[in-house]
Parts: sequence; C-alpha cells; structure tokens
Amino acid sequence: MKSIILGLGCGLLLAVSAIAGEQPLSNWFKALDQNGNGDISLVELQTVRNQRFSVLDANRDNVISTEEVAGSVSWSQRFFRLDHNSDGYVNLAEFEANGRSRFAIIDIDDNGKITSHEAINFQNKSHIYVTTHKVSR
Ligand SMILES: [Ca+2]
Ligand SMILES: [Ca+2]
Ligand SMILES: [Ca+2]
Repeated sequence: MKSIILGLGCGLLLAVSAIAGEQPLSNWFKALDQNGNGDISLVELQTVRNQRFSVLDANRDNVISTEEVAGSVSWSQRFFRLDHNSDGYVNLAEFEANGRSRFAIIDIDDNGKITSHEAINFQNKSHIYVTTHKVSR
C-alpha cells in the first residue's frame, strides 16, 4: 500500500523513469492501474490521489496547507495551481478537479482510459522534470 502512495505520479518519479529510459511501462502506471487490466480509469486515478490527499493532510482538517506540502518540492510547486480559489488551502474538491484535468491531458483520445501508450507519450513530454530535479540537487 505504501508503494502505491509513493508511486503517485509525482515529478520526481517521472524524472527517475525518464532517466531509466527504455522501460515500456513506468512504476507510476502500474501503481495507478489498480485492477491490473492494462489501463487507468479516472476512478483508479482518483482513488490513489485521494489516498495521497489523506497522507498530505497531516492534521486531518480536510484541507492541505502550504506547511503540509513544505516537505515535497513537487507538491509545493503545484500548490498554487491546485488552490483554485486562492484561499491558501487545497480542499478535496480542488484536488479532485486537478486530478480530472490531469487525466484529460493524458487521455489523448478522450475515451476515459489511460493506456500504456498514452502514459508513455505523457512521460516523454515530462523531461522538463529531469532538468528541474537535477538543478535542485
Ligand atoms: Ca490539513
Ligand atoms: Ca483553495
Ligand atoms: Ca485513452
């Protein structure tokens, strides 16, 4: 279970996969494809993301604050995009809305499933993360 949470499409993991190169299916894809049927549905994505939300919400007040993401570079960078109404907190609705829009970006043919092909395509566009993380080291 822990590895599923850790495997959530965070920038660092994408970076590692991109460096590793030729692996056809990345770990984040396998972590998100919970029923192992070879594609990721929106429900699977949101299930894993909701687990991530609970982990990030350390004080369990049902919102994520900047303090709670302070330990994660990738989530800190994403925080202000997630906080849609700019009240300084990310609630579950904002978090889920972000999940839906990310899903739509990856699901190129818009059929409600992310296939391994679409995942690889997305991964290939994510090389920017590699640069970001190299700099931060
Ligand atoms: Ca909180
Ligand atoms: Ca907010
Ligand atoms: Ca698709």
